[in-house]
Amino acid sequence: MQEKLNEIRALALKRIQESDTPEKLKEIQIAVLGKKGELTSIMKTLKDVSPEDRPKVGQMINDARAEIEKNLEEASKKMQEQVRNARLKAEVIDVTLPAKKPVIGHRHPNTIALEEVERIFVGLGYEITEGPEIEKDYYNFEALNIPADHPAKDEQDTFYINGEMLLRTQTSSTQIHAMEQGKPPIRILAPGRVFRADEVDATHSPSFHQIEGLVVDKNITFADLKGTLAQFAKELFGEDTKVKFRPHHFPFTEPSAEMDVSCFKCGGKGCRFCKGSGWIEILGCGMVHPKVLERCNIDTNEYTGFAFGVGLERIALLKYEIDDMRLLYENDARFLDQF
Ligand code: 2NL
Repeated sequence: MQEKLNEIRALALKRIQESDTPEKLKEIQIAVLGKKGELTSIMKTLKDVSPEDRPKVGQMINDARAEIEKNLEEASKKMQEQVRNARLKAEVIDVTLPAKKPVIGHRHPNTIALEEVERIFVGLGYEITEGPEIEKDYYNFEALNIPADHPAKDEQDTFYINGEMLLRTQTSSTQIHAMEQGKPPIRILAPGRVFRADEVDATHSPSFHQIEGLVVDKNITFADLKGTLAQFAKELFGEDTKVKFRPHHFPFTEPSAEMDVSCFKCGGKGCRFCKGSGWIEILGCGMVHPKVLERCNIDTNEYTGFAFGVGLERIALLKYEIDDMRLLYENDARFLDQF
């Protein structure tokens, strides 16, 4: 019996020693200490031992059980510790690694260009005004001295909603409202979305943005227009930028002109950017036509004014050297992320 007990104990300890998973330990526990385990079976034969030996043998069985239990527990603890150490090693965090940069949005090139133009004119004392995109024919054409038979009024060029309402083709309408409602001196900048029935290509879109400016005060002359727009050009394209005015015609200004800026890429020598001419056309302008002032009840004996209009997309394309206007409307993140 003692021999048998030693054998069971030695074998159990050896198997515990060799175990490498918690499952194997559990198996040993059941096989040796379980209800039908080896040690439990031996315990049941204790009644066959002589009464004087029984306490001693009982004690031996209990000692063996205690020792096996202790070994099982230690082995299990060791295993848990190994598993924990392995996990901690795998989960180690290097707090010195640089953080991932959060993905943040970018301002649209139109927005950057608009804010730049607004900053320049606010610096010159202009107020920013906005108006409706849906306008009466009167505010878009008639008030601006554009006659009923003018080609711009053609349905092929203008989106009409009905006989009276249309999508504005320029932001001048906003400035007519300002002249009707306020009194000179007026110094306003009118940026906004405008609409024209154009086919989409690299330089056209049926919806684009315009920035118009208007000044009405006493003694406003063409020299004020030139000085203002020359200053604008310098701030937008650089201190060395020169400007040139070419005679033009608009129904709402007289005299009218288009303004070119010296090419900011080649400085005026002529390059691919300015198509060899050294100049880049940038805006239209002129002295407000007396008929336009009169329609707004502004006394033309007392007041004169100048106005100009510039395409926002044109500025953005030039300033950021983008060669296709469609890129400004597609909102492809790969494009926008560059600004
Ligand atoms: C262009 C350039 C221009 C104006 C817009 C204007 C506004 C009022 C009175 C007189 Cl309220 N003029 N705006 C003046 C000259 C040019 O835009 O290329 N337009 C088609």
